[in-house]
Amino acid sequence: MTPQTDPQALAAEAAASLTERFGVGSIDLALVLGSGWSGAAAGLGEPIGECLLEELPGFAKPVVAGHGGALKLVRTSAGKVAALFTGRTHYYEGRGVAAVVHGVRTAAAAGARTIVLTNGCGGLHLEWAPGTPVLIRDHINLTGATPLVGATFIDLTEAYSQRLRALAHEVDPTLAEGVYVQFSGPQYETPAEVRMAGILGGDLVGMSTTLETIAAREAGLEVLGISLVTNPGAGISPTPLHHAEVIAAGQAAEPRLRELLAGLLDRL
Ligand code: 8IG
Repeated sequence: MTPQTDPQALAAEAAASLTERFGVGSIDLALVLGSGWSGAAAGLGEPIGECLLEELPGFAKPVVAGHGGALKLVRTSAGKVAALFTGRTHYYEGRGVAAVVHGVRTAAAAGARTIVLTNGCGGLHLEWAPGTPVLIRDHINLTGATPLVGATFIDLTEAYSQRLRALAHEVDPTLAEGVYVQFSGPQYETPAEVRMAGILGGDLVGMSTTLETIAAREAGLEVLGISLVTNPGAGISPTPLHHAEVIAAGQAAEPRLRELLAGLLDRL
């Protein structure tokens, strides 16, 4: 297979381009910043360099100009090189599963051993008010898709590292944990689908992360998943949701998220 058709070769190419561009031998860890997380990550670490993701092999150009993802390399207080991905490719964009996990594979090919996957999602428990971060303990992948091809029997018993969740609890002992259920989207769930997610054992509903986690485990990365509950899932709240409230709650959560990410970077 050529790099154009072999996702692993394309990731290796992107990793080589990344390390050469920023003059680092390798990276140590990666963070994918989902909805509501980018502001919290601003100012983390000592900047090494920054580029648009589309400048690296295999990352798609944004559909809307100026709305693409960026890649920022920083040195953490612990002396590690961290790659911060702001923005991700979602499954519902229809670019294929390989495109969804290209950032994860690129991080692994560049030497990362750890990845922090964050997202914004709906919550199934009213006590998780908009703006509450929740550690992902496990997931249910309802997309029907997988980034794996062929007889690739990856063990997902501890897809979300117990060790990394313990580190997160050192930073914030009040963090709850939950099971993240990925729907394909892009439409939000019906109330019946949200009830179904709860019956299946889910606590959070979203449109990302599980496919990335599967690819990360295939690549041998240790995964920490953190969801930001930005809204109650459809049918969970007895009162209708106002978009402005959701936005305000997300902004109010920023200091807590920043402290959490900074504390994690000290420890990873
Ligand atoms: I932000 O309620 C955000 N993303 N599937 N459901 C799903 N994805 C989401 C939701 C939600 N909120």
